[in-house]
Amino acid sequence: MTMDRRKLLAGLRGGVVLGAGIALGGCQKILETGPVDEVASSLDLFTRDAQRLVTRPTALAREYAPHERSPDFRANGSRTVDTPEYRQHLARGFADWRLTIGGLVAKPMSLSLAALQRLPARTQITRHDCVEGWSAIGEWTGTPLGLLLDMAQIRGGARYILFRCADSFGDTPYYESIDLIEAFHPQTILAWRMNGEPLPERHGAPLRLRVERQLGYKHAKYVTGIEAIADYRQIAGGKGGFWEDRAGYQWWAGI
Ligand SMILES: Nc1nc2c(c(=O)[nH]1)N[C@H]1C(S)=C(S)[C@@H](COP(=O)(O)O)O[C@H]1N2
Ligand SMILES: [Mo]
Repeated sequence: MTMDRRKLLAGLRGGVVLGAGIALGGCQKILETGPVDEVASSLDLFTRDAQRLVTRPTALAREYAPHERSPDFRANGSRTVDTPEYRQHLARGFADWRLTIGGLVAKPMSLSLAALQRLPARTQITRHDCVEGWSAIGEWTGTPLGLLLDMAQIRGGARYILFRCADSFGDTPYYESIDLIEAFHPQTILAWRMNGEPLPERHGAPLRLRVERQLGYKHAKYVTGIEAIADYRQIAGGKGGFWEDRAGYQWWAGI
């Protein structure tokens, strides 16, 4: 267990993480004067810390009963992945597919879908809210992200978890990032089942993120790699996610 993880856990247990988050937000605002595009990310962190003042970092998103599941769960954004690699993996039932875990971790690893499915899993029925104005309730089963991060042992200095995806819009791959509090939240899972069936292609097969206290665009589909990172400003467009880069969506998408 790394120092940061220990501190995070101690903070969650003692309830002092709120104070730590606000102190952090304050520091960032002082440090991030200057370039105008950095004001937006410090505003994001301010919003995150303000929301955490009124919502405990461990608070659970509402869960629903099986009969409340939406009969039609809309698929949005990419519904298919048009690369030869992906078509081949899909055709073979993802038998040779691997999830890589790297970046600031002591034990980089690559896991098959079968290996992921042998780990303890969690099932939850939650509501997905897309900024485009629709919601749907679905049942998700998958591997808790925190469990994988504990296996890989994230190192001190890691502050975000980055998700790389198999699909692209033109030449731009989809990606997303979340902070460590969302990453270790008990309802944050890498789902490989939906409504009791293997995750369908249009919903992100073979593996997609469920980060239940955040808006739809944070829920990366077709995840192929996870990295622990110190900062997302050096990655792609620098805003921490595909839609953040492209359309100015907020990095902090807390519901
Ligand atoms: N890789 C990838 N992940 C993605 C997207 C995408 O286009 N590609 N769209 C996002 C958006 S905006 C939403 S609302 C949800 C939609 O998930 P669904 O297709 O399972 O409804 O996926 C999110 N994750
Ligand atoms: Mo969305």
